[in-house]
Parts: sequence; structure tokens; C-alpha cells
Amino acid sequence: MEQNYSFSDIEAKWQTRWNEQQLYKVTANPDKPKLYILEMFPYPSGKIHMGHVRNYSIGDVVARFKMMQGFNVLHPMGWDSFGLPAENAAIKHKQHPAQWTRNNIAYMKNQLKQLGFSYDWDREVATCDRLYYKWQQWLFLKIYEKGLLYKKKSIVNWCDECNTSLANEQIEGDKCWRGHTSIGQRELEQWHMRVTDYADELLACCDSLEKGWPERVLTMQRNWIGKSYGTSVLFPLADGSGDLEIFTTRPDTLFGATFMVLAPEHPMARSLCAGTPHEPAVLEFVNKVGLQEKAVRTDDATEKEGVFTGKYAINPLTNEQIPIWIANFVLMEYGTGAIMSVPTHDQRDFDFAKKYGLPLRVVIQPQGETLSAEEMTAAFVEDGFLVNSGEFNGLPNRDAIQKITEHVAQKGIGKATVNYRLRDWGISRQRYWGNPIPMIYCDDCGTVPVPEKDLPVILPEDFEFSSHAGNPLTKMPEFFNVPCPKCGKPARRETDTMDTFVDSSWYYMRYTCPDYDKGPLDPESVNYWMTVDQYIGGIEHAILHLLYSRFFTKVLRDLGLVKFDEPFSNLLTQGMVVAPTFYRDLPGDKKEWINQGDIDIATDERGVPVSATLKADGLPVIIGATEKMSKSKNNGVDPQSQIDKFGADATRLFILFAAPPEKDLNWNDQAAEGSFRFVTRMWRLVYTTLPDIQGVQVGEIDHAALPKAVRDLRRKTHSTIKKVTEDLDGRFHFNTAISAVMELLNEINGVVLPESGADRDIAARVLREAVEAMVFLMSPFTPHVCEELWEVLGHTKSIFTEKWIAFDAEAAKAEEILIVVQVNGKVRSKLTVAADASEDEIRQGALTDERVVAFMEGKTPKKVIVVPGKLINIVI
Ligand code: ANZ
Ligand code: ZN
Repeated sequence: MEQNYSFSDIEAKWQTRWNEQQLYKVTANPDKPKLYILEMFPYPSGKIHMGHVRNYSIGDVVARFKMMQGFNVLHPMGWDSFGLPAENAAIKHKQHPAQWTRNNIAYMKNQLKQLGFSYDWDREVATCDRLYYKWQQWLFLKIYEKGLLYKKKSIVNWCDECNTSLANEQIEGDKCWRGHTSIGQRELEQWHMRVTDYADELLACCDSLEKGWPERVLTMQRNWIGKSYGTSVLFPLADGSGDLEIFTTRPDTLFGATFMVLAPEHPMARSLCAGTPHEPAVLEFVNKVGLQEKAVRTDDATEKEGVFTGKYAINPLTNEQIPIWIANFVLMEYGTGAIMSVPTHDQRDFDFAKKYGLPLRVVIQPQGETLSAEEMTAAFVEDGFLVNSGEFNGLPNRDAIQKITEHVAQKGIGKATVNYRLRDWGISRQRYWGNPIPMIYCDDCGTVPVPEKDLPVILPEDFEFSSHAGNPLTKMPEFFNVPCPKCGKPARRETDTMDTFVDSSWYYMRYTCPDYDKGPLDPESVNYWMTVDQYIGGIEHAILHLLYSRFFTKVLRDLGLVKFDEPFSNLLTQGMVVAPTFYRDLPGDKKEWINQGDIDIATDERGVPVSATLKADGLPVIIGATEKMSKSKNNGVDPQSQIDKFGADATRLFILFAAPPEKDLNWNDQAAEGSFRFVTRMWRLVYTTLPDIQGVQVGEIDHAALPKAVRDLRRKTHSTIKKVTEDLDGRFHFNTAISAVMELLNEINGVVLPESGADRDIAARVLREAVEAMVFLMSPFTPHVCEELWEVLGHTKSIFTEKWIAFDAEAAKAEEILIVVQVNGKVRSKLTVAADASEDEIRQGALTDERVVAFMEGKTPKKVIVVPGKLINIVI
């Protein structure tokens, strides 16, 4: 009767059935509470990787569990399908980006289906679909009308390899977000969204997210917004030709400002020294720093460099002339692009002053100490009391911050100001494969929005995509030559496309109404389904994507399109999938990275590789660090190979079992096989118990009246249900939930039913209950095999339409018994302990019992006698 566990047949069978029954299709339903479970949509790069499998497996468990708990669950999937890699790949493979993208989507969609995720595929959205980008263009126009979009010439970060501009957020260290190192700067006209208009609200709302978002992500968001309270002060130029405005967070140190520094990009940097002997040196310096990257420039480790402008300003409080310098560590984007330098109390200024021999003056001193400028080896950055500061001497410096700000305000030369690190979002990209910006430039009428009736501006796809660098739209007169919508004269269409982060800023709302064509969002649907109750994705999107989505939500709200303030109520950032790396040294300090699949690995008892040799020739390879799976280190494991070998269920199970979702998951081939063995054991167990439990009705069971052995099994069943339910409800303790079911399986495995009679009847009912619970509890993790076993057990409806299994709290409790405690043979107390408590536990319990302690009067017992299940006697 027992059948082999043939995962490929079972998985295909259920995928087809779920599809036919439209099991995961949802519509608004007033009878159930709604729940929106969302995973970050993938970029269709070709095939799914382990990171995707992890992300989506986590989401699928939550979605299925909640569905069975009776929620109306929205669980959609789509494609972040515009973007540069499509163009690069197209150039490489001589295939049109559109075709390349659509092929990848088809392939990856099939892979996701093979993994059996519970998506409502009717809601699939691809950002490169005409309907989607049409409504995004419409949004662009509305945002423009609202004054939140503007064009400005700006110096942009430019990646030569991507051949496009990048937002500040898309630069990490000295690399672009795609890992290229060839970044520089260019001046371009770019469309910008006024994110800074929402800086305060974005910051304030961080507090409301505290309950559902990881603290780490909120901190990153807060730092990115970077609100800082300070003071702006005007320093007159010594020659009377104007003022220089600075921003400082430390006005208390104003009397100690002994020089000033401008950013190289500051407009005055060039003008101050124009025509003077200082000009050539200044220009040379400005050009040199212009090529340096901002992240490097402000890094503490970077050498501070500068040049004197030859000009002086006047410190408005000391009336001294102080020199004006230009230096790399001051950025134009922050504050006013000019600072007052206080070398005694700021380390950067200190380093700079020492290097160029600039004067120092102490203005803050710790109590009871006298700092001397000559002897200082580092800036004094702690709190203290003011000195050398005229009428402010003796004030604690914290108080002086306010006092001096008031003072400069009274004099009309300064005021309290708030500064943000956050910049407006430059969204223009000089690329083809993106959403065309719906704007037209006319010589007479200026910038003219594309009229709504002409939307969408269609991205032309029927042309030969050749390998020419840059944006092919700029070479297509049929695209960019258009009559001006206002005056009808020849005009020129914008050829830049939108940053793909615009696409991903609202896709999750579009899932609620993917086919809607009267606007971007059907008000009823979007307000019914949103907000996203649980968002799951990688930490790499902790800043960019989440901040832009939050910004977009607020803009859409202010446009009257949605009725909520924040998009994602709860956020889970999953850890990375990491794996050991293996390599051989090659001549010239190079390494050849070798894939796990090509080597034999010897591991220690914890599964950690200790030595490795090449399968092909037995030669040793070096074991490198354990790192995020990546192409460059060749340490990736292709999910497809796992699915083919072990099936979707076992692949998912391993991923969910190997580590808690927030932690990094270390890939380990043996453990992946272990998951497969577990699924097989569960399968077999159902078949071996089937003759005993087939057709048996579990019915009402009087737990207390059960014979001991049967009662123990039932307790295990119910305590396991309780454990799994608690591990899944509002938490993501998948690994401990799975181990609990593994324990239950072991317990069931040992059960032998009595030959016949009433005892056998009740035992069979309890056994059936246990087997069903096991299958039920595993179903969110390994849905296919559980559906199959559910059917084998005689059920005719999908397990996922069943109500989540309830537990009998009484039965789940560990059984307790009463133990009599004697001291020197006299009963002194009674102790309640678990029925299966060990002698040690009973002894511990008795010796710490309040009444017993009192009778022992601090003496140590000579002897302790335990009669299991009955009494304990302490002899003193
Ligand atoms: C004088 C001073 C004295 C400063 C002192 C600090 C300590 P946050 O907190 O990040 O807002 N600063 C201002 N604009 C700058 C720019 N464009 N590029 C580089 N540095 C700039 O930092 C504000 C402080 O950073 C300001 O306060 C200014 O230095 C510097 F004992 O002014 B301070
Ligand atoms: Zn015109």
C-alpha cells in the first residue's frame, strides 16, 4: 500500500489543482478581516536565486498560516522589470531589452510556480507593462502640478559603466549600487522630486513605525533624513564686498572660530580670488577635488586638503580678521556649503589647522582644568564651560548654544536653522529601458506636460537594439520630434526615463487593482487592502526603496488618491543566504573561485568544511570566508538544482529550518538533504499508520480519562499545536516550530496500538489526531506533500481551506502531580511538579520551597530520599 515519495508528481499535481481551484485568488470580502502579505518583487534578471527563495518562502508561510486562521489574505507577486541590466544584457546577447525581460519573467514565473507559492497570479504587475507605466506617467504629471517636481541643473554622480546618473543613495562607499567603481561627476539637467518637503513628516512617522519595524531600519531612515538643529551666521567679508553664511551646530564655539572653509563647489570659491595671484592654485584645487568622491571626501580617514583664497572674513563676535580657505571635507550639499572652523573643538578643523599652521583658541573648558591651545593633541569635543567668549564666559556650553543664537539673532546676523541631510530625489536617467518622462520642451512655451489624453508616452520597442552606448531614444527623431501640445510648433520630447525606484515606490498599491484603467488606483480597492500588514525583504533596501515608498504614499495621500499615511505597517528584513567560498591561487595574486558543486568537502561534526579537493583531479582547494552567495565568488547554489534534486517542499523546508529569518543562513548541502529525509519520514509515517487510522473518527475525547500512554501522545499533539501556533502568530519562529513537529513525529513513530477492544479504539482515535496534526502543522512549510497526505488521510477539501487547527489547552499542559515533602520524616509541605519531573527537579523544588527552607533553619541536608511520583524526605 505504501507508495514512494515522488515529489515531482505530487508537486505538479497540487500546483495544477490549486490553479484550477483558484485557491489563492482573493477579492474584497466583508465577512473576513483583510490581511496584506507582501514580499519585495524581484528584478527579472534571468532566474531566481536563493535570496528570492528565502524571501518568498518566509512570506508564503505567513500567508498560508493567516489564510488558515481565517483572514482574507492578499498575497501578490510581480516584476520590477525596467532597469539597466536589461540593456547591458541586451548588448551582450544581442537581444532586445524588452524581449530579454519578458523571457526572464516567463522563466522566473515558472520557477516561482514550481516552488508552490500561494500567489494570486491574477494580480501580477510588471512595471514595464504599458498600463502600469501609463499610470505612473499620470502620477508624474499630478506630482508636477502639485509643485513637487522640478528640473534643475545639478552636479550628478555618474557611473561610466551604467552610463547613467545615480542618486546619492545609489552610491555606497566608492561603488555604485550595482557594484561598479567607475563613478565620477557630471553636470546635467535633472528632474527632482521634492522629498525634502516631507522630511519632517518622514522623520516624525518613524516613531509610529516603532512597533512594526526593526529598530535598525528606523535608525538608518532617521540618519538618512539627518535632521540637525543649528544656527546660521553671517560672517562679513573683510573687504566689505558681502557676507558669507555658515551653518553650525555649535554656535557656543563662535568665539573660537579662527578661520573659515568653503566647499570647492561654493560659488564664492572661484569669485573671491578671481584675478588675484591665488586664482591658479585655487582653480587647480577645485578641479582636483571635483573629481573626488563625496563619500571619500568626508571620510574621517581621508587626508584633509585645502588652499587659501587670499581673502579674509570678520568673526562677528571677536571682530578679528580670519582667513578664508577652501577644503575637500566641506560639501556644497550640506548646510550652506561654508563653515566656521573651530580647531580647538572640532577634530577635522583641528587636523586641518595643524596641517596648515592656522591659529587655535580654546573657548570651552572642562571644569577645574585649563586647556592650552599650544599643548592640545586633539580637539576637546566634550561639554564644559565657556572661556575667551566675552559676556558668555562661565556659561555651560549647552546653555551657550541658545544664548549665542539669541545674541546673533538680535544683532540681525544669524538665526536658528534646521538642516537635513536628505536631498531632493533626482529621478532622471539617461537610459532607454525605463518609463519615459512625459514632458515636452518647446522653444516658445517652455516645459509643457504631455496632455493626459496622450498618455502613455509609449516606449518604442520595435527597433534594432544595437550596442551603441547611451540612450537610443536620443537617436530616434520619430520618438523625440513632437508638436508642442500648446502651440503646435515643432518641439522636443524628453528622452530621459525615470529612475526605477519610482516604479517600485507604488507597485504594492497597484496590486490591489492591477487592471484598473480609470486612474492609477481604484480608491475602493486600495483603501480596502492597504496598508501592507507584513512586508518582507532584504536589508539592502532599508533606506532607498522604503524611504521613497513612504514618500510616495504621503504624496499620493496629499493628491487625494489614498487615505493612509504609511505603506508598510510591519517589516521583516530577512538575513542573507551565505555559503563558504573555495578557491585556488593563480599566478599574479589572482584567485580562481570554485563552485561547491565541483569539489568534495570534508566537514567536522558541526558541518563546517575542514578540507576540500577538486572532484575532477583530487587537488586541494583553499577554503575561503563564508560570504553572501554571489556570482563573483562563485559560491552560489542554484535553487533549481535543489528543486530538481529534492523538490520544492524540501528546499523550502531547509531554508525555513536552517536559521531564524532575520539571521544569515549558512548554506549546507548535508542539511538540505536532512530536510528531504524529514519530509520522506513524514510521508512514510502517514502510510504506515494508515491501516490503523483510516476511516477512524477522532470525535470528542475525554483527555483525563485516557490510559496513560495514549494520554501522553495526546498531550504531545496538543502541546505541539500550541507551540507551532504561538511560534507563527505574530512571530517568525519557523525553525523552532518545525523542530516541535519533528519531535511529534518521533513520538508518533513509537506508538504501537493495543491488539483490540475499546483501548484500541481510543488509541486509534488519538493516533489519528496526532498524525493529522503533524500534517496540518507542516502544511504552511511544505504545502504540496501535506496536501497530498491530507488527501491520503481521507479528506476531500484542500487543507488550506481548513480552519487552523485548535488545541485543547488542558491537554497541552504538562501533567502535574502532588509530592509530599517531609523533613526528618514529618510532612512539612506539598509540592506540585510535572508528572515527568526528574529526581533532580523534585529535589530542587523541595529544597527551595519556602516552608521547607524555614524548617531547615539554614542547615545543609545530610540525606535526601526521593520516592518518584510520591514523596521526598529530607534528613537534617
Ligand atoms: C562649527 C563647529 C564647531 C562645528 C565645533 C562642529 C563642532 P551635523 O551635526 O552633521 O549637522 N558643517 C556644516 N556644514 C558643513 C558642510 N557643508 N560640509 C562639512 N561640514 C559642515 O554637523 C554640523 C557641523 O558640521 C557644523 O557645526 C559644521 O561644523 C560642520 F566644535 O561648526 B560645526
Ligand atoms: Zn509651444
